[in-house]
Amino acid sequence: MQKDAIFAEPLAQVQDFRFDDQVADVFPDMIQRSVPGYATIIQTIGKLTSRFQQSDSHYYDLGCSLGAATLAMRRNISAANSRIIAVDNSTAMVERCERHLQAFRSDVPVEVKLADIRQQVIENAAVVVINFTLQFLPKEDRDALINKVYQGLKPGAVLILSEKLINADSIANELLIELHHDFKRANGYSELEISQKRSALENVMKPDTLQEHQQRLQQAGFSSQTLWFQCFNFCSMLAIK
Ligand code: GEK
Repeated sequence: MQKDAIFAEPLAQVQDFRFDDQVADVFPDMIQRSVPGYATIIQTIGKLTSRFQQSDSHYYDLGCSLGAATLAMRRNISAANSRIIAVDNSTAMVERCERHLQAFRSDVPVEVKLADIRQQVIENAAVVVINFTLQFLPKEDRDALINKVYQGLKPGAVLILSEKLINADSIANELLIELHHDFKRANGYSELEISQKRSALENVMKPDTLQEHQQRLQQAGFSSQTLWFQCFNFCSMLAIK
């Protein structure tokens, strides 16, 4: 696994964060050292897929990056006539995702698509995963995506939505950010790396509060939802149709 050192040297100007070749090359190391609970979330996506699978259904991984959630789903599907659709709008990610998936054998077909998740048709779905990707959409596009996912799910099917959160209580918010930065320091990131990455993400990733997510899921029509994981300002929710 290639080590993430993208922000290790001082940059004259920190550009907005992009999912380009440089990021895709170090992505497994980057996400593991930056997102508390990432491995647990991926593993649980597998477990939930096993539980919610239905025959003759689609499984979506929206914002798939290198396909970690797709692989977790694929390993856990035994239902007849299943198909996984993995979507990302980064060429660098999609190319590597295809290669990565080919390295493992499976009878479950996967279609990896270079596309914007806002344009992706969702239909006949048993499981939809949006693992740390909704936060990169413009705020005004988020309701429409969740509504579309709801419409495309079969009755009893599940959406797994993981996100970084912002807390409306500024004291709590600062504390969770500090705890997250401690987590990154413990994983070997320097102060410079932490602060340059923070600047790079400032314009491109705008987190919602937990309450905003819960309200959005409810308004879309989900009859049941829960926060099943939270560590600092990172969480994963599930919502059942
Ligand atoms: C994982 N889910 O390893 N359409 C399609 N893809 C998009 C869009 C969009 N509009 N916006 C961003 N992306 C993965 C991790 S990373 C999260 C997801 C992170 C893609 C973007 O190219 C990137 O690959 C992914 O969403 C977000 O479980 O890096 O914090």
